[in-house]
Amino acid sequence: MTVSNPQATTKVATYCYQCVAGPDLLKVKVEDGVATAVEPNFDAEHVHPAAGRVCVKAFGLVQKIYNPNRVLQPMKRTNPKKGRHEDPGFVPISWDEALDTIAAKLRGIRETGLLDASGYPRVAASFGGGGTPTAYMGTFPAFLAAWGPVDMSFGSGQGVKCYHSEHLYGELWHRAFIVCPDTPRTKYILSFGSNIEASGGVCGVWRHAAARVEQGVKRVQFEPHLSVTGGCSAEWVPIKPKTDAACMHALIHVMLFENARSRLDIDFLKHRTASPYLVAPNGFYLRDPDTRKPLVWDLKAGKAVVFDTPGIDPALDGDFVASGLEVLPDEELVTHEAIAVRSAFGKLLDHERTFTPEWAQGICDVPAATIRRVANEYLDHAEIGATIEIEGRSLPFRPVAVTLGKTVNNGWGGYDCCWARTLMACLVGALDVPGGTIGTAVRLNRPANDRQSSAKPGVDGFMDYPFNPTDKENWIARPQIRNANRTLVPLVANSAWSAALGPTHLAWMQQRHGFESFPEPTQPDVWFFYRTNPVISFWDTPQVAEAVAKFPFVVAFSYTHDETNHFADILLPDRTDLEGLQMLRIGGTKYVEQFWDHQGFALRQPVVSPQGDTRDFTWISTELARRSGILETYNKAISRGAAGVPLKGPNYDFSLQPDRAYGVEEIWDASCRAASAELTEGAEDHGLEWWKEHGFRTIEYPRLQWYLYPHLVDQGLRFEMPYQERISRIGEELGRRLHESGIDWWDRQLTEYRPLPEFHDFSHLIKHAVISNLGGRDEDFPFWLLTARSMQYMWGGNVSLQMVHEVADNVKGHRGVIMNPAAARKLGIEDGDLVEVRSPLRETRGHVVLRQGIRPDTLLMVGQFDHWITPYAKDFNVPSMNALVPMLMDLTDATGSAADIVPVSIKRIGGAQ
Ligand SMILES: Nc1nc2c(c(=O)[nH]1)N[C@H]1C(S)=C(S)[C@@H](COP(=O)(O)OP(=O)(O)OC[C@H]3O[C@@H](n4cnc5c(=O)[nH]c(N)nc54)[C@H](O)[C@@H]3O)O[C@H]1N2
Ligand SMILES: Nc1nc2c(c(=O)[nH]1)N[C@H]1C(S)=C(S)[C@@H](COP(=O)(O)OP(=O)(O)OC[C@H]3O[C@@H](n4cnc5c(=O)[nH]c(N)nc54)[C@H](O)[C@@H]3O)O[C@H]1N2
Ligand code: SF4
Ligand SMILES: [Mo]
Repeated sequence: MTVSNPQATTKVATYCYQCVAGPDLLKVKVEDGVATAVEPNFDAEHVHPAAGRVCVKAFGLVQKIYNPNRVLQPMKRTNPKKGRHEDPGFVPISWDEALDTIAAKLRGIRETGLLDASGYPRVAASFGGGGTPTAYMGTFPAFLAAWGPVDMSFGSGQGVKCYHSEHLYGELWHRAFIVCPDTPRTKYILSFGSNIEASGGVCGVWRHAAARVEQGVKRVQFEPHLSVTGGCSAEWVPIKPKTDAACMHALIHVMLFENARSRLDIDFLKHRTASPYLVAPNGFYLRDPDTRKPLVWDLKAGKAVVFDTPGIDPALDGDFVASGLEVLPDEELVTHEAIAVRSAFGKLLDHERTFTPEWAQGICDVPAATIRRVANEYLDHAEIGATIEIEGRSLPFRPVAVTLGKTVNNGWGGYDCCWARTLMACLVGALDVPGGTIGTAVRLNRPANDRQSSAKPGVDGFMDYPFNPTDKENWIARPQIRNANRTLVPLVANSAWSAALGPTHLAWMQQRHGFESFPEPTQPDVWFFYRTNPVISFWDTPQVAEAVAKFPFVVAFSYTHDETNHFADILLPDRTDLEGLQMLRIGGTKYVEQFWDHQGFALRQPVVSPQGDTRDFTWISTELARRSGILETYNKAISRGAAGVPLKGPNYDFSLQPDRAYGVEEIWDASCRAASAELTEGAEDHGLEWWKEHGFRTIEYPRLQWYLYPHLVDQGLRFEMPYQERISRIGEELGRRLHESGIDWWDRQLTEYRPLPEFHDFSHLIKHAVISNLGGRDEDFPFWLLTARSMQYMWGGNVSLQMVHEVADNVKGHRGVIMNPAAARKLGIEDGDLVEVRSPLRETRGHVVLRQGIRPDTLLMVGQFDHWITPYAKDFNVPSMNALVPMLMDLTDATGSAADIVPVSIKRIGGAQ
């Protein structure tokens, strides 16, 4: 693939999706066939949420092409021994040799069977960075779809360490894989560790800056260290790590008990949530015996009626006497005659009564007065009763929002915080309405492209949710993949994303020892990975390395040598961001501040001739399909849309013939035509040449689609808040199934299935879990070690670029361990000193960066470094927390995740560099 006119200066339009905050559109200046600069794409000024701009990371893409340390031809390992200190002895081979070697393995697997003796897929694959690799891997998803069962179990850093509880509970409660403020309208944001000014990409920075200028938004940032987000917030509240749940309970307490009820959105609570549903003595809803619909107390008639009876005035709280049916776990039925019942809202009041600001202050170290003031400010800004017209429809306007960062919403406490956040929105009617806390996209529910239509009516007036079964007949007792996602986590559903959102550390842990009553742990016969570096990005990274070293056959799509492909058998060099060809859906609403008034497609195209003997990912995928004998199913998968664009629609058909191996340009030309036809309802069929010239094309995306609320109203549905009747029933059933199978090692996780989250001091719980498993005394590990994003880096994915490093180093904190000066003084540590940071698992070393903007009991290591192979980065000498954090069952929450936090000690071992 060469560029048509290498002599002239041109600007080539393409996209960047290096981090999850994209995709964003840009142009690359090309002079005499050489890429020289990245520029915004101002053609998109009027459609893109950041007016066609890109963030700092995109400017590294030119260096990415010309990185002298790239792997530029296929390679094979010659040293059969794998280990950190073994030289792999990689030698160049031809593409034919590389692909034939892989295809021979794959054909062998097809002959012996796709599953092994334990029932696990023989082929495994891991992709990194929150799903962004698909924006670069061309038709490889079609190859995987054509293959059949592939184990995506092995954690790649994303998933269990990432935003997690929010994905599962967010989709359950409001189809929100990710949650965002309605930034262009909101006036007050409570952010618990959401580092939006670093993690929100160009759209996040742009929209929040506009919100400060245009509506004077006030953001209060709760976090143990002063991030760049705290730095540009109205207020920074240095909360103790992992105690956010206590603070949020107290905020709720103030709203419920220290304010007039009229300060809440009573109408919303009564009619758009399950607050009035009556709860029977065993903790499940009281139901009408015939229809099994939950009952509410109608104040007009003075009796219990089914919740959807027209014209009623349901009581929010109070004690009543009623009769009905209670459905216990496993369909056990109890009939009640004239029993005392309380509404779900009444149960909520009982539950929150003791969570006073004074109580919380002792746990989370936020002054009671601050909690009170913030809760009242939230209510003051909520504008209960206000409405706004969106595209001709009148909707509630509630300009207050609550967001959570990744360490708050994964691991223990994640359930509590996601619940509290969603409840705080419900109390003032601000859930998924203009100005409020809104969802962005769906990944677990279907259809994946349309959040609104994924919200279908289910039981009890709520949306349907694709829980994995927990009943006796259908529970998936034998795990289908090595992280056992569908067996252990009912909420993780069964979509293309569900494997990567399972408890992915269990797959790594099983490589050391199996789990009781589970199938024998096995290794995948073939493991593919792309754009992930788990030997750096996961927890207990030496344990990950040990497991990878034992995998029999590892195929690494490789940009440079890195710590994970150090253990590979074959390296396949793909064409990078500005060298490959691909079509991507853009617009609509997605992570995290990508809220568009448009939707459509963008083309990624080679801006210059590719370097070395690298190949386009689509070419590699087609060759693998052809050589392993699955070309027909592969072509059919592409036609179905597995590579991003369905080639057939109601009035067009650009499907591939199943039996032909197509060229890269032919495949994307068909995709371009299908995309053009999709956007014009079949009227136009512009092909690749048109898209190369224009780069993107969009149509309007209705603003009403940003909000789920009107869609629920139209269907007569409610948000499943505050009382988690379904969750607790499912948890009880899951526990029974596990115990019937002799599994008691998931018992701690089962304790999380409660109708209202049971409070624990999670900070204490996490410390105790680490120390009781690994030994040591509490007082030996007096600090919390945390991590945070950097706008300049996308995880560890661009650490090998000199320019990115240079820019990042201008932002304080990138060069070492961030520590509070007062805490340092007590230990005789000075700025720049070499220190050893030790957890009960292991130790690392680095130089201290003193900063006032961190709690005295907290240390922080930005990003994920600690590289020992990745060229250039291996000379940074900057530590990472990852080797210090254990993978432990006791740290795993019910959704299967844990948090990037570990108790540590710190001591000086040398002077400044
Ligand atoms: N300490 C610490 N650890 C963390 C986090 C943290 O905040 N701190 N965050 C966690 C989270 S939330 C996530 S999502 C994960 C992400 O972690 P991962 O998903 O593992 O992603 P990266 O570490 O960015 O790994 C990207 C790899 O892809 C390679 N690469 C980059 N570009 C290309 C390309 O064009 N072609 C090919 N073939 N390879 C390429 C890079 O060289 C690098 O080896 O990290 C987790 N780990
Ligand atoms: N530039 C850039 N953007 C990215 C990424 C990237 O690598 N680079 N990665 C993307 C991905 S995959 C993810 S998951 C997101 C993550 O996005 P965020 O969660 O917004 O970002 P982080 O900086 O990882 O969050 C860490 C912040 O949480 C705070 N924190 C840690 N523990 C606690 C706690 O117990 N309580 C409170 N209140 N705060 C705490 C830390 O002080 C830190 O400021 O970013 C996405 N965006
Ligand atoms: S935020 Fe930056 S790195 Fe992320 S997709 Fe957009 S331009 Fe690329
Ligand atoms: Mo992530």
